[in-house]
Amino acid sequence: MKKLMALLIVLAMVFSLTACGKKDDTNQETTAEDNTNDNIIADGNILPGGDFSESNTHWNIYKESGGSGDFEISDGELKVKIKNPGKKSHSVQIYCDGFELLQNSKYKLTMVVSSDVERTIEWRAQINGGDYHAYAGEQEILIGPDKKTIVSEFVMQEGSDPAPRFCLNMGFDKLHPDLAEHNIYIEEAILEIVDSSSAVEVDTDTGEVEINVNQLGYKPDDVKKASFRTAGKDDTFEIIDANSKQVVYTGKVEGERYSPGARETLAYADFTDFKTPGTYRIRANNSGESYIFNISEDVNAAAFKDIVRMLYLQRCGTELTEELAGDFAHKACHTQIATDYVTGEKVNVSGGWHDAGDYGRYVVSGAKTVIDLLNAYEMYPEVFTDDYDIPESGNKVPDILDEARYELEWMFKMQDSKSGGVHHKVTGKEFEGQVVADKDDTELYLMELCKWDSADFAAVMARASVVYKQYDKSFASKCLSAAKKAYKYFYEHKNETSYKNPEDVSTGEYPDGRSADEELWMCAELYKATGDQTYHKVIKEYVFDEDIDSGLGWATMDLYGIYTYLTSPDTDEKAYANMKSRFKEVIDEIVTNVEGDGYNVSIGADFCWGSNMNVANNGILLLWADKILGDKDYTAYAKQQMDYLFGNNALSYSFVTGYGEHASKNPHHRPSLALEKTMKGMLIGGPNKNLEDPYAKTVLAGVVPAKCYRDSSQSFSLNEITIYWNSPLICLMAAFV
Ligand code: 9MR
Ligand code: ZN
Repeated sequence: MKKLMALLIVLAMVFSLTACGKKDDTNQETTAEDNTNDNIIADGNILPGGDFSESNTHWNIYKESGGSGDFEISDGELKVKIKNPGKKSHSVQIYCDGFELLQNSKYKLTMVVSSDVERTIEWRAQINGGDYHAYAGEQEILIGPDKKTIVSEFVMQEGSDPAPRFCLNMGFDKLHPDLAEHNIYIEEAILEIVDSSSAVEVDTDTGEVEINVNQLGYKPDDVKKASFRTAGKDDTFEIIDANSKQVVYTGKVEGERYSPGARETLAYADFTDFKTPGTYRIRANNSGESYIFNISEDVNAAAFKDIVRMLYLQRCGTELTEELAGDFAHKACHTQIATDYVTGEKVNVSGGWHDAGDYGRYVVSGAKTVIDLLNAYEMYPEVFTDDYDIPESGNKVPDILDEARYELEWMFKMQDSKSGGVHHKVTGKEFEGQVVADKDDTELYLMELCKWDSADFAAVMARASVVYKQYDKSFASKCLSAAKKAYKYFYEHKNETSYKNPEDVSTGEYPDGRSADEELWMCAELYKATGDQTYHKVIKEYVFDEDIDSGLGWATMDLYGIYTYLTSPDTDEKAYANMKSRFKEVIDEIVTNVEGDGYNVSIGADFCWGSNMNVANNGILLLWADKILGDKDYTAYAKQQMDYLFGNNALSYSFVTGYGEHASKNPHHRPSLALEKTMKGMLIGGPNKNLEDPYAKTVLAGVVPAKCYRDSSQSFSLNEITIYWNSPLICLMAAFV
């Protein structure tokens, strides 16, 4: 990947100039007619804080591959102390985000730089994501104790980028390979627009429409409601046949309901009694047209199959054949022997699913995924047939169980045979490049044992011992004894603190401060599997404390435990009542949210990283509520969560790749990026009001919570995919296929 970057730097239009006071003639062609670009001709420096006149948070340091050091902004300069230049040119990197580069615009960079020692550095203006290729840049700029003014002009040749990164690589210098500790000083870094007369503005059309539907569509007997973004705008609506454009139904737009996340007041078109199979749009005079949707009995089937098969396509350590995986076929990946980070031992931990858009494999998130599959199977066994086109199809075991077992077999390898403890993850020290899985030769590390992972492991293994009994007795008993060993580890290590990456590891982590919920879940599963009162005691004594944050994983697992206990054959009356009342509280809150939101979404205005998981999780909880509480049609509320995910939302997006006329197309997902093809059937993370990556920060400042989303692969906090976002959707959707 880095070679590609270097190549692109050479290709990028770069002129190193010493003098460029010729602003005058370059703008001559700007006349009154083409003043559309006036608003984007900015004066002065577009790199925020780049005059370093005062300390600011726009400039930061990135370190990897052995690079170490730190920086400060003071006395009008940015000073970088490089302790170890590391192994790569970007092992120590100073960077700045928060500006845009517009296609065809001409820019001029001016920097004043010096260094304690003679060395070279490089600057780059690059895409901040994907292959991180440079739009412009310059390598091997020699600097030393004398101040050097670097002046460069370039034209942005590629599509306008609303959130690029400017950076200075100060790591390994191949011309001065023996650098000792030293400082680099930047007096100013100024990027100015020289000529924006033919600049192409950033495309801000996100495809939002006024009338929103589930873009997958509806079964003939489903409740069918379209959301009108603006109440009062239309009184009547039509359904038109998408092909013939004929009006096939007319009705009244009704109601009025606020959406706290979207800050809109909506109205509805109810067309439940229109049942004729076909392909349609909703239309109204002032609100325009909705995206296309279908009405048919098997409207969910194809999407559901791909959503399940996504897990097969995320399999690691095995060959994916072209016959079953199509474009996403690859040879066995990540089979390299891992190093135990703590003991230095070499271990084979191949297998399992790639967690997400990255190739890491984590136990906490794997356990959540597996339990969703096992629950889905137990709730809707008839849905999970043996023909999902995976390698085990036709083996007389439901494919969903074959798929879950693929992860369970890997989880065994993640358990330490001596202590019973379970490792948190196996990943590289840094995130791998944007390559296909079998081309990733990153050195793998097995990270420390962890009580949270051990408890989740115990829980899911205990459940597996029940579910797989009828198919494979010896596998089932292997699961149970592994569960018991992990359980023991948990109690022997109660004082452990949350998993945290060591300094030199920057791949993902699933931190968790509280383990009472994992403990409850583990004991509930072990009790249901064995009937042993030792486990029951924990449930009987369980007190729901104030800081409990209920949910369905990966961090909060208590509701998995509660559900398991509430569906156990032998329960204690008081404990049952305690669990049920807690469950009811959670459900009441969800229902309040659903009924209080114009899009019927269950999370209020609380759109955080992976908000779509929370929506799908709440869908599962509502399905459970139907079974356990049964006092309302909770399943109808659950279906509304599914409708939201497939397009009935403030953004008009179907958040499942490949399904819906306006679906997310650019997921942060290495195989899709490397092959330039979007894998189908992946639920992306969705709106996140906390703006947790540079793209989101630059592009979404001030946007309402429910709309903090862009379909850009650069934004990992909005548009990544994970196995444990697909898994609750599998469980939720199973109710409706
Ligand atoms: O899904 C996780 C989200 O809830 C957290 O806020 C976020 C930051 O800690 O991490 C997410 O998990 C990522 C994991 O660390 C590594 N693989 C990709 C996951 C999805 O972005
Ligand atoms: Zn792999």
